[in-house]
Amino acid sequence: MDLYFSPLACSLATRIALYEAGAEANYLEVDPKTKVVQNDRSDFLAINPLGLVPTLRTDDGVVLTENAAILQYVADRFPQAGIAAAGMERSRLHQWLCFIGTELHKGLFVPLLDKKAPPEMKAYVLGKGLSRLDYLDNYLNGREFLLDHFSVADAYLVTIINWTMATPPIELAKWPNVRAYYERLRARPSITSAAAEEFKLYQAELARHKAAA
Ligand SMILES: N[C@@H](CCC(=O)N[C@@H](CS)C(=O)NCC(=O)O)C(=O)O
Repeated sequence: MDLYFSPLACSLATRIALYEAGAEANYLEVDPKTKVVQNDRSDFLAINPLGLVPTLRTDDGVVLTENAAILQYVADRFPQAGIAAAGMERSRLHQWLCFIGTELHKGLFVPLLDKKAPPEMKAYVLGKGLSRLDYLDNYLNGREFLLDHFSVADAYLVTIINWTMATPPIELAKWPNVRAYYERLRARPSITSAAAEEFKLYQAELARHKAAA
């Protein structure tokens, strides 16, 4: 299995899921600016014309895109990891993957992280997005995970909350249940390892971009 990723991008969620499953995979690093695959200098756009990570190539050679689809694929492919869900819980898992992908990832964090987004746009998404964080904080009150066990939705959520390091208007202290959840999950071995490894790669990416500027 090949995972195309960029350091600390949303593809970190799939790395976490693979670590949870103890699965073997090739990690192919995509430079987000140039779209060059660092491992072999190939053109990532030839794999995914949108240039978006995560992109996964299965052992059968099928190319999958979109966090929600890839995370559910990994969860189903390694059932022994217990990071999927069945029956109604599967619908809940789907619900959370959609919520994280639309309301948080794309609806709130991507505009805030975008250096080219106008301030008015940032103010607008922040105004709407805070209610999503309030909702999440309320839901997480007294809960360890999004479902009744760790699932790929948690892998995705912790990846997105990790971006608050770079989005100062969002101070996690205002959402104590979200902050406690994040701190708890960051201590989980799969997440600690995945985040530490990608942090080093992220620093190398920044240095590479600085050198090229
Ligand atoms: N709808 C996609 C969005 C993925 C996405 O936004 N990936 C970002 C990294 S977090 C990316 O590759 N951005 C590069 C770009 O926009 O060129 C999904 O859910 O997988």
